[in-house]
Amino acid sequence: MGLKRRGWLVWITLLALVVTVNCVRWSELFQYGENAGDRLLDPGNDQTQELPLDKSMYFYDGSFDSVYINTNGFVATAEPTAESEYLGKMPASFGMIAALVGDLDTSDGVGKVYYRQDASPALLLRVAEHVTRAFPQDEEAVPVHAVVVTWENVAPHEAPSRGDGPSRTRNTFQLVVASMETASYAILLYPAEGMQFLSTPVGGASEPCQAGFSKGLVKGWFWRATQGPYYRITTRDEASVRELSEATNSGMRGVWVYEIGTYPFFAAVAPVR
Ligand SMILES: [Ca+2]
Repeated sequence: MGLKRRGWLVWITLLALVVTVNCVRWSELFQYGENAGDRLLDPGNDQTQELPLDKSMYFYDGSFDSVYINTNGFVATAEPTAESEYLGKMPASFGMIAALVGDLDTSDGVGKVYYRQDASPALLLRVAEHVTRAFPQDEEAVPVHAVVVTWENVAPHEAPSRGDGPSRTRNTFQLVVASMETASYAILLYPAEGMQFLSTPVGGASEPCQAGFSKGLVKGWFWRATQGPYYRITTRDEASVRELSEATNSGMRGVWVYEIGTYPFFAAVAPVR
């Protein structure tokens, strides 16, 4: 092996090491599970649970007193429609914070969706660290409330005949919606070792999962409903889904932070860097 080639190998190894070290790890997710006081979404293919909030959440220019947790990788600001209405046809008609939307399924009892609201000082401190790392120019972040949703080992929905064996791929990711007095932030965490699939089958085709924010239908001219603003973190390309755990907009690989709403006015969801 030539000296030059060996040099490249050293660089590639070093680079891989740096990438691995800087990526968020499963153990660095916000604490979750029954010990963290989480509730569990019912197992299923398209389950929803309303969570009334102790403190309003801001999304675009709206203020919300409850959110809806769904199996398919999102939190909604209104009761979601059936999954057939939005899978493969995004954006959805309702307000959606899409951590990683696809046709997910927890019917097998292995995959679980945990959720809670939390205002403990320890959690709010970690929230502030993430927001400050993402927005170092802004004044100090003072979060007062957070919703923590964790999709753990969720699998793509499959026809029953295809089996539920241990070979099923599974994803683990987390969404924290943190609210200050007049603004809300979404912190999305994708540990590389928890991400095993990039697409789910939708209508007979393989559709890449999606992350992003959608205001849903809004009143347009003459009170006609039109699609409101929609910000996509991923594109229609699987590579962009892979990047969720390998890249970042917040200074920590696998962690993405966005300001998603402010009160009383809001401009737009925008990339931080
Ligand atoms: Ca589903």
